Amino acid sequence: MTLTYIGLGSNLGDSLQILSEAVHKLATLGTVKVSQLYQSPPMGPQDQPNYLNAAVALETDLAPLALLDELQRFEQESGRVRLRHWGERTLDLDLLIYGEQHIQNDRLTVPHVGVLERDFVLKPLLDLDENLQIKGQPLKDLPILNNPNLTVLDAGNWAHL
Ligand code: A4P
Ligand code: MG
Repeated sequence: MTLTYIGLGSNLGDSLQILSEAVHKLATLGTVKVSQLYQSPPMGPQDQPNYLNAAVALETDLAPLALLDELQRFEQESGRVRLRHWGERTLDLDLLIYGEQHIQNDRLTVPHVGVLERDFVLKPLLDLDENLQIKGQPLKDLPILNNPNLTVLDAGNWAHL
């Protein structure tokens, strides 16, 4: 079993419904724990809707590439539309952390690029484990968290697990 962390984002369609369904699909891969649900202004092109973001801790037996296959299948099943780089999409599932592993190949970079710079990734991760570290860096000490630009939409059981 490996403890992994998955980042969830959506800013097209019924984002709450889409993220909630994604959590239920992730729960078929192992044991899950779900962060609070956040709304955040878009990083990248500004002429796109706000995002809903969350993270899931998933304990799974799947190897990294097998897990990525599943994440991409779930994205496709949500009718994934992705219009442009850093642009709007129905569902984005990123493999943020896979145990202690550092992975770099054609399909996968883990830890995911940008984790340390994105408050909409860091805050949900810290909900799941406030002592989480990447490469020895405690995430809760990162300066970007002093002025987070996102709001909690739902602190409860928004995914209805
Ligand atoms: N890939 C490599 N590493 C990974 C990984 N750790 N997890 C590869 C998942 N995929 C990984 O993915 C393109 C390729 O990345 C995949 O084929 C996989 O083999 P993609 O989802 O189509 O694109 P991307 O890499 O996610 O780039 P994209 O979509 O341009 O950017 P990001 O970094 O995902 O950002 N603003 C807010 N507020 N909230 C957001 O969630 N998200 C984005 C997308 C932009 N702005 C946002 C948000
Ligand atoms: Mg992605």
